[in-house]
Amino acid sequence: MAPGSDLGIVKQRLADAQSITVLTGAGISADSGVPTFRGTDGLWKNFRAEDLATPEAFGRDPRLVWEWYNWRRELIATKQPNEAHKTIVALERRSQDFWLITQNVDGLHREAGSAKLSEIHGNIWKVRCTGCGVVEDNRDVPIAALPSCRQCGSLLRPHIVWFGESLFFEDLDHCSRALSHCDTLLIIGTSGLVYPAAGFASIAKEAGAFVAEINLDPTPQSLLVDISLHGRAKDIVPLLIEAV
Ligand code: BV8
Ligand code: ZN
Repeated sequence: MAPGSDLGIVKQRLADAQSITVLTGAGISADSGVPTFRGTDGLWKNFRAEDLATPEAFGRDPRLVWEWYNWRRELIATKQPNEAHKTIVALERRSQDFWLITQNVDGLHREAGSAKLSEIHGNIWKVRCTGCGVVEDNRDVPIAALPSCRQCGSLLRPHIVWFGESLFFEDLDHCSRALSHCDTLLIIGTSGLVYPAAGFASIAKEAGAFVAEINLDPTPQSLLVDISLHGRAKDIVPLLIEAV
């Protein structure tokens, strides 16, 4: 690739970086066959994520919300990390100061081998008790229609951050530290509509970082970032760390 091209500039920035933060959204998993939220495949039985991923929806009809999560768990269980997930693992292992922030709950970054990450919206393979609060891994496919806690018998919920719920403090703390001291932020496959993640690009920019985004389309952050690379994550991300 031509060194002066946008791709060449981002690649060189990553090679020279002292501290890298990566922010991913559903677009990075689209290349593994996981439906995105706001794309054409983003609906389930004509419900939008915003209709079901809320404490109110769960309070009103836990069976329906669990049916939706069970459908996603069954689907995600058949998917594997793609070249973009794997490249991020290589980048983590090559960098002395690296942090990954993902909005995705599909667990594919962990499965690819990412260790330095915050799953800021939770993880679809974890459940939390609505009674005693215990959080456990649960890989049952299918999961019971209304799963109950082994400790106290109360109803379990997905250990996921729903709309209107605050992110976990330790994640927010880690994100603000990573975003305010990194010199390079790479944003991959997010529509940049959901807060607080949608505000992360400006935090890094204000702290002086070089910010690049990879997306099929422009996003609300496109005017803010230094470079936008348009295309599929699985095609572009691996090109960014070819042996420099
Ligand atoms: C909070 C778990 C406060 C669910 C999710 C009005 C203004 C501003 C904010 C708000 C507002 N009204 C309400 C809010 C707050 C709300 C919010 O931001 N709403 C939005 C809709 C306006 N936010 C919240 O409620 C958050 N909490 O603010 O708390 C608070 C404080 C104290 C006390 C109480 C409360 C919590 C938000 C978390 C919600 N949970 N997920 C689940 O997954 O089951 S969000 C959900 O959307 C997913 O996590 C998903 O990751 C996330 C973001 O979506 P994207 O990842 O960007 O996916 P999307 O489909 O949108 O886009 C895909 C992109 O990829 C596209 O750009 C596409 O072009 C691109 N793409 C596709 N294919 C590819 C690709 N790119 C590259 N390659 C490809 N192959
Ligand atoms: Zn319990």
